[in-house]
This record gives sequence, structure tokens and C-alpha cells, in this order.
Amino acid sequence: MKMRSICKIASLLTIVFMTLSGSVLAQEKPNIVLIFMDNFGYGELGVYGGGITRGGPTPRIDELANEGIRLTNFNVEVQCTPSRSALMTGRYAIRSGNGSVPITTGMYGLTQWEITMAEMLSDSGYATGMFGKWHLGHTEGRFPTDQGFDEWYGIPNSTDESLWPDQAQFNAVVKEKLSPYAVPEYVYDGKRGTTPKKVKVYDSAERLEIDRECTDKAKDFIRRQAKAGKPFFAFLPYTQTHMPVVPSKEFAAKSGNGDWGDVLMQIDDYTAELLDTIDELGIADNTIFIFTSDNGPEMLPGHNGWSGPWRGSYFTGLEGSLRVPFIMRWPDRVPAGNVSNEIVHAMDLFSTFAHIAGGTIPGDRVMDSVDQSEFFLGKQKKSNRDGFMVYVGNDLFGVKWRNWKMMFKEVERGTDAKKTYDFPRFFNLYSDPKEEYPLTKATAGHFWVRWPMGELLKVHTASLMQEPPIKAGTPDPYEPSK
Ligand SMILES: [Ca+2]
Repeated sequence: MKMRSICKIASLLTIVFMTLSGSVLAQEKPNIVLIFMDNFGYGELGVYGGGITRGGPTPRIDELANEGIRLTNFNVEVQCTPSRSALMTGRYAIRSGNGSVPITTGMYGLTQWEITMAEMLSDSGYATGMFGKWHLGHTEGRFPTDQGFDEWYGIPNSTDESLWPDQAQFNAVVKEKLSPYAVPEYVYDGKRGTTPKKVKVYDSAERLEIDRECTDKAKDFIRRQAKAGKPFFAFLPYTQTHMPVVPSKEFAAKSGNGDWGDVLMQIDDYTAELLDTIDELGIADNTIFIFTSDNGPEMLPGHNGWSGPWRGSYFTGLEGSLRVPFIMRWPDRVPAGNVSNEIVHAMDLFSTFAHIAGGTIPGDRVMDSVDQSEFFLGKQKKSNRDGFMVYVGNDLFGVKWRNWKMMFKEVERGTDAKKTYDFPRFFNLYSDPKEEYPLTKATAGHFWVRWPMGELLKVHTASLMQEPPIKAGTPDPYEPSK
């Protein structure tokens, strides 16, 4: 009898202990690895219809999709700078003065007033490392290490700049000192609290190996944080597949199908190295691993990417510009093998990560981010977003809502003239996925869709009145007027 009581107490204690350790585990902050490709279209990966059809198989990323959730309606802003701004701040890029890539404003990027995803995660106890392309400011006080990243290796601007040092005229202009911005782009190495160091010129030779270096630096960062037992955010905004799309020497001619196939194999291999690293460290189960892109495909002929079933390249409001691949794996938390056509926007990752990581969502500014954690975790079938505003540069092109689009403006290719329509064009994305037929039997009976879309537009317009957008090129310190 006595023995049985002891056993009973012992098993009760075991249950209590297991419950406690279970809840401790549940409270552990997951690591986040976020791969954010550049100009990488919807159609490139095998699991999205690309891979072998594009001349370069992507088996590891395809496998990753089977281990987690894959979205067919994940949306972004349509150029490099705005997309990165929206991702980092959880706000439409127009709000922070980053609605367009910097064309005439050398002083650009995020003001110190913005709260980035890296700052939010850092405040929540995360180690934050960035390895790749920033494109949110290249002046003192605007580097990633000024905006919440503990460390950064990569480039401040973009990859076409790697072609500049090959031009004799450019090199002559550099000597003439005609503009502080008509200078070579550098690869930087930075630590929080210090001025990032220039490592080397980002030229056409370095273009080949920059993503190799970023992968190695990220692996080192991940190993150090795992050893220290600190939750980490590893942000990998790779430079591929922004033009010029040429592979590392290691991958040259590997696919036998040209540069594009080689680069796809390279991307798959680098991703596999990161996945293998977290496996080796035994932290895969507590690591959210995401593969996505900043905007639709590159449009430069010869370097042009593929938007899969959608029409259009980046710099347009077409689906090919807006929809990019999105795969998220979090073993035993995000149900495996889930494929969803629910609308999610890159801005939503801010609030989703904040929820998962115990971070704080700023309450003193307009936030456009929507928490999608319950959706990703499979607790609800629907996402928490029905639609969003479609911006191209600082222009509001239209509204996307459920399977509909109401477009006031249109551009076929980013460098083409913009067309403006007095009567908006309505597209049913189910019956017309390529947005070719604005006025058909499929749309004629549905002009009511302008009302729910009008409601979204009304709320958005009011928010811009309530909190006027920061002008592009605004210097620090910035404070909104009350
Ligand atoms: Ca881009």
C-alpha cells in the first residue's frame, strides 16, 4: 500500500515535471531564418512549376515546401526598396518615404524613427544578423547596423552597380567627383554601434561570389548563436536573381543549361547548406525557416526571370509582380504539406514574428501588418487579410481583394509609359489569371466588387490623411508632427 502511494506520487511528480518542461519548451523563442531573394519570380522553383523546366533543379527547396506551408498568393511591393521597406517596418513603403527605388534621391532609406523587424526582435532578446543586400539607405546612420542588426555583411544598394566599375566613363567620372553617389558600391562588414567597414569594391568579379560569402557568414552567425543558446534572426537578402544573373565560379556550367539553370542550382545548394547547418546543430525543430522573394521577376532581356502562370515582371501592378514564392517550415508547429491560396502580404511577417517571438508591435504609428500566426500554425484555414493596396512606385495603381482586382492604372513593363483609366479595370483572377480581359461576361455582373474594395481604399486613404507619409529623402532626426 505504502509502495503504491510512493509510485503514485512519483508518477504524479513525473507528470508535473513533464508539463512544466513542456510549457518551458513552448515558451522558448524560435530562431528565424529568412531567405529573401531578389527579383525571383513565382515560377522559378520546381515546386512552383520551375526547377527542371527552367534548366536547374531545386530539390532541397522543393522538399522544404513539403515539410511546411507553401503559399500561392503571397504578395509583396513591386520594387526592391519598397518591398524591403514594407517587410522591415510592417507598413506600406509610401509611409516611410520608400515608395520607389531611389532614382534622384541619393539620401534615401529608413529614418531612425522607423521601427524595423530587426529592432523589434532585438528588443525581444534576439541576436540579429543580416547577410546580403539592404537597399534601404547607404549613408551614415542608415545602414542595417543602425536599424536593429547586430551584424551585417553585404551591399547597401543594388547589384546592377557591380557593372559600374567596368565602364571607363564611370571611372573617369569618379575621378571628377561629380556626385557623392557616382562612386563604386562597396561590400561592407558592420557591427552594431560602429561605422561599417568597406571590405572591397562590388564589381563584376565580386558579383559572382557575394552570395557564397553571405552564406558562409550566415552559417558562422547561426553556429555562434546556437552555441551561446541565444535565439537568433538570420536575414539573408541574397543578391540573386537581380541582373546580372551569373553564377559563382563553382556553379558555372553545372546545369549544362546556361547561367539561369546554374544560378537556380546555386540557390538550392546555398539553401541546403543553411538547412544542413541547423540540422547539424540540432536546432531545426526550434527554427522557423522561410524562403521567399522581394518582388516579381527581373525584366532585362537576357536576364529575365519567370513569373509562372502570372503576367508581368517587377515594376508593374500585375500578379507576376505581386506574387512570389513563399515557403515556411517550422517542424511540428506549422502543419507539413499545406498549400494555401489565402492572401498574405510580406508586411504581415512583422506582426506574425512579433506574436511568435513575444515582441512588441508599435502602437504610436499606422501599422499595415496583420498577425498571421494562427493561419500559419494551422489553427485557422483563412488568413487574416482579404486584400491590400497595389502601389507601383508612389502611385496607387489599384486594389486587390479576394480573387478580384480593381485597377486604375496599368503598365506592361516597368519602363513603359503608364496608362490611366477613367473607368477602373476589373479582373477576376480565377477566370482571368493573366489579367487580359477587364470587361467580359465573367466581370460584367460583378461591378459590386468595387464597394468592398472601396471600403479598403477609404480606410487606407484616411490613414494617409491621419498620418502623412514621410517624404523621400527626409534626413534624420525625424519626428512626425503632432
Ligand atoms: Ca528586387
